[in-house]
Amino acid sequence: MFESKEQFKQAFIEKIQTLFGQSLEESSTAARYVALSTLIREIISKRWYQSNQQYSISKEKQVYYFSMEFLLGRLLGSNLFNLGMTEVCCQGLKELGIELTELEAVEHDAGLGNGGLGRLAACFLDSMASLHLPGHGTGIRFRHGMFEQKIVDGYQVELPDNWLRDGYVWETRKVDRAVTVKFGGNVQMEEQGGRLIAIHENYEPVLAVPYDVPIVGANCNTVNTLRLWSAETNNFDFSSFSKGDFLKAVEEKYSLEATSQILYPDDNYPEGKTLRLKQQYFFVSAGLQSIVRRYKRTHGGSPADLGIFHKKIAIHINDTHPALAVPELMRILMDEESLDWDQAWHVTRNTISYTNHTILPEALEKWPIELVKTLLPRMYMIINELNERFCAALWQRYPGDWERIRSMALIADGYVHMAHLAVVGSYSVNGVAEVHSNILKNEVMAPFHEFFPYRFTNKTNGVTHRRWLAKANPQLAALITATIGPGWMAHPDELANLHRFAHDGALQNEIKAVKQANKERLANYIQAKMGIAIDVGSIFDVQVKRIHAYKRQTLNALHILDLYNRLKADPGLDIEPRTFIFAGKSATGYYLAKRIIKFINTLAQVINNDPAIGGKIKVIFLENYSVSLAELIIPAADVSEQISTASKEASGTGNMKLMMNGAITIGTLDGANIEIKDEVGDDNIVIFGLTAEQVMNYYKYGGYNVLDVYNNNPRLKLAVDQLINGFLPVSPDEFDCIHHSLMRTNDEYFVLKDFANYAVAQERINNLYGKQRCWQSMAINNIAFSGRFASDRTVSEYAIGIWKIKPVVIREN
Ligand code: 26R
Repeated sequence: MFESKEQFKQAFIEKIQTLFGQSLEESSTAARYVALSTLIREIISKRWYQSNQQYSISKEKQVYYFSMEFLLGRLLGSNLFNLGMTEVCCQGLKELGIELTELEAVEHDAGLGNGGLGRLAACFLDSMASLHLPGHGTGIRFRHGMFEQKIVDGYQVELPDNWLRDGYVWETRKVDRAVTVKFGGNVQMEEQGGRLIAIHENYEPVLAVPYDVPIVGANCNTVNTLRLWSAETNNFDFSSFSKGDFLKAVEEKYSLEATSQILYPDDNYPEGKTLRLKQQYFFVSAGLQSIVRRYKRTHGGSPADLGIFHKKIAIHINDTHPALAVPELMRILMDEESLDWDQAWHVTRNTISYTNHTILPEALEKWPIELVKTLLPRMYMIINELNERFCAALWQRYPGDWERIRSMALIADGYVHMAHLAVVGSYSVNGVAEVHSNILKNEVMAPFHEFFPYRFTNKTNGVTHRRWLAKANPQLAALITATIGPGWMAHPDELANLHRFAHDGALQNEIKAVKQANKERLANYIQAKMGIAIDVGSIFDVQVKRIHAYKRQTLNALHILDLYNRLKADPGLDIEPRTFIFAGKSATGYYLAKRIIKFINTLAQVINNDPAIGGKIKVIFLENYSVSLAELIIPAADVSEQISTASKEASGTGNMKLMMNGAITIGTLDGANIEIKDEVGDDNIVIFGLTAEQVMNYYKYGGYNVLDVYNNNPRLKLAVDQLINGFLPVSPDEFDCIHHSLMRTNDEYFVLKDFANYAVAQERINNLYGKQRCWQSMAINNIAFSGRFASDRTVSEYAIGIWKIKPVVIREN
């Protein structure tokens, strides 16, 4: 740590010299970034070592959060923040003529995730470390993370993300901790000394090498570990090489290493690729092998020691992507540690807990039996045995109820059902918001809930207020601290003290000024990136999230089109000027979502260039939504669009980030929106649309009458017709698929059904914004009641309710 600015400056200058052989003056911004990060890393390393030591000595229970995705974003700023070093570095650098923010911008986002699920994992890591919890991450070191999105002629174009190009200062490669993961081959059961032993032969070995990233806790000495596994090969095929078949040798090497090359950019939109299953087993097997190895060093390696594994280790699986942890832990305990089936099952069932993050039927993972059998023969054997035992137990309880048993089986209809495997193989299953957990219990997983009533709970999501409020919006953070003191940083519930000031005129003005400054910062970015000038006095209405039919960007877009039509018809229409801001990526193979992007961009082109509407509304689609772009957009938002079809969005987390930054939600009663409403009260949120219950009822009775709605709402009818009647400057069939999804397939997501109510809700937003005093008080109340949505609250619920782990306070030695 640096005692003073002076000390920091000297260390920084020396670092540049020793790393690059350059003086400060000669150094580039990139070199300065590396020097600063390296300096910070060294400070972190000491605490990291202390944390590992003290975890081993204390022998306290550890939790490992297994996730296919960790959407970390940039780490320099958040590490500085958590170390409490932002001020000293920022001031020190300033005296050297350097802006800290410029150095931060050099860092490539670690985009190792798609969206909600991956970013949630990153928030949880931050909260675990900051709550002194011994909790670590296990995942994949994708060579290429989430693709970079360009918008070309209104269409999404994907470019590979090359985030490791300039090296990654935060990781440490640990070759000596590498393990082997076995694919394919065949498994024989042989009797040895009265026991059946599984012999796995002719497999393809892949070397898993861990890269560790330190996870720094805020204002404490805790540094936890995110262990990311990379597929490598040491058995370069020298036999082909010496025969001169260089290409074959290289090909083989690359096919093995392919396993960790790329993140599948499919969010709630399955591609079902073999390589994805390979990735899942790869990191689950590597992660479990390394955890068992460490466990044995700390707690002993006899079968009796392993028989109490679950008392010292909790494994959490983030959705079903790591569900192979169930059979893999069974395999390790039986095949490598000589436990018998019952012992291994007892340990496994008491080690693993599972969170479900989506109930879209198409996103529930299932893998063809044949694929599992050939790629993972030993896994298949174990799953098969689990299935037989589970079905036998079901038969005991429901004799003759074949239909029920089939619907709950781990293997059925030619597939292995990963959610069933996850529920059966774990001691805890949770949803991510009240309504979602209830739908799990009462609909999607009702038979499992009946069979395992105590297994199901709810843990409403949260986001780290350190990154999403303190760091992303430093001016707002300073204002909050000036108003209610600094306690909210450690105890976000204390934000509630702001409520008393909701009607304080002075605070309202200051809140407004901060928002204005953030809007200007975003407007400058938009001007520089897109060459479009936007009105910083207008309402910034923001919908940022993955593009998906159920999230209903189409509803937002149709309403914009309707507003435009009304402005054209009546240029005097008295509305608050508004800028509609969109950002988000589509899965690469998701045709409809890609056309929705084009639709929004087409609206932008028409509306932004029509002088007849006097600049009253504008539409912006910002390309390449990412964690760092979110940090720029969210603090500038006035309105938060959370308009998914009720029952479809498990929780949402962007809704929480936006609320925390004082945006007013316009939303449906879906996911965590319901709990946001409960916190802020009806006066501080604008709710519209069908409820989850109504939606599910319509589904049960075959939907609603689309034509009725369409024919009886002329404004809606016009906008829908404009999709295909040549009104928009695109080829006439460009938006057929959108039109079709609304009119021909019975409007699965109730866009038309909710349109009229949405338009009314938008008018309410307009009127509320017109009453600035009222609006600012709403903004203050949203910030005040966002404390419940801090991930510190969520993570402590997991720690107490599921993992049963205690804080371990790391001493500075
Ligand atoms: C199987 C594959 C196609 C796949 C399905 C679903 C890959 C990725 C996903 C992403 C899902 C699981 C996801 O991100 N869900 C989101 O989780 C957030 C965190 O809990 C929720 O806030 C959000 O509502 C939910 O959509």
